[in-house]
Amino acid sequence: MSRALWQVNRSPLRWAVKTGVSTWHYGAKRQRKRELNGLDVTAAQAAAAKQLDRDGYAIVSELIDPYLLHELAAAGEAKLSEIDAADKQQAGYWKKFLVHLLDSEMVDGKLAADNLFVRYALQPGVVNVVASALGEVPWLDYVMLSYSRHTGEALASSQLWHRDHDDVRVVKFYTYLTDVKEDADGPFTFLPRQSTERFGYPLLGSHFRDDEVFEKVPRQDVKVMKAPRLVSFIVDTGRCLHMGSRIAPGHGRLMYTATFIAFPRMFPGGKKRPFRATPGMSDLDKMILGLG
Ligand SMILES: O=C(O)CCC(=O)C(=O)O
Ligand SMILES: [Fe+2]
Repeated sequence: MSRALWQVNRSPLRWAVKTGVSTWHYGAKRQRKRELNGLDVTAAQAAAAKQLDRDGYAIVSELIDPYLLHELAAAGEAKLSEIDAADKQQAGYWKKFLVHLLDSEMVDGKLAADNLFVRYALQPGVVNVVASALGEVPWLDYVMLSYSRHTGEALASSQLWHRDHDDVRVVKFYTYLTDVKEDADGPFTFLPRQSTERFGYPLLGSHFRDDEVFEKVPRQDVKVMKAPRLVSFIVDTGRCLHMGSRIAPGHGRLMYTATFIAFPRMFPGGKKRPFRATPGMSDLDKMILGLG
């Protein structure tokens, strides 16, 4: 059953399914488009949104609130000491090359709306860009702080080339919290939208080896996000083939991820909201966190 749904999500049929769900949520969807006009989008944010829409990515370090970034950097530093504990908790049911570090921040599986890792995703420098690119106020699906490391295992899942199929439109905001200056640090690696289109949608498979990709797409099109810590970028991961976390021995990568999708979720009810409302939240933030 879940396999069948997943297949629908990856086929051209997904547009039909999405349209059906959208009709159901017609009013809410229209409101999200309308609310876009209420956003105070700066020229720099609009330019980043345009690039995100056209090429599938934008470097947004300059748009990030320096105070929030500073807080995030400190929080990330502290989380590095929780890797071993988190690893023990997650052992057995999660892919081993990624350790998730926000579980300890959650109560009943939910992060408070005023939690730093949530506020960081809600800053205008991010929301305004994603909203302008999607043409509507986005839905924050989840936030994640992950530590990637070497395992010695064969490349698997997100270490192979793929597009994200969380929903029809998926846009992810990333901030590196450790230096990712060498290939050994497992940089996020992707193909811009136009290059990805040359690859098309093979009938079989969702995750591809390098040789399968470079049969169809020139190798020189690849963008490797080698950058120092605190660099931020937004990628349309639904439209751009990408992979990463190919970490060499003795290296590790700490990265923050916020996943935005276009409302409504394609399979509503499939996943419970990972956020909890806090007093004094703005209506906009409620809409983004789906806590209306
Ligand atoms: O670990 C990476 O760099 C790839 C991450 C990825 O596939 C994703 O965020 O969707
Ligand atoms: Fe991905």
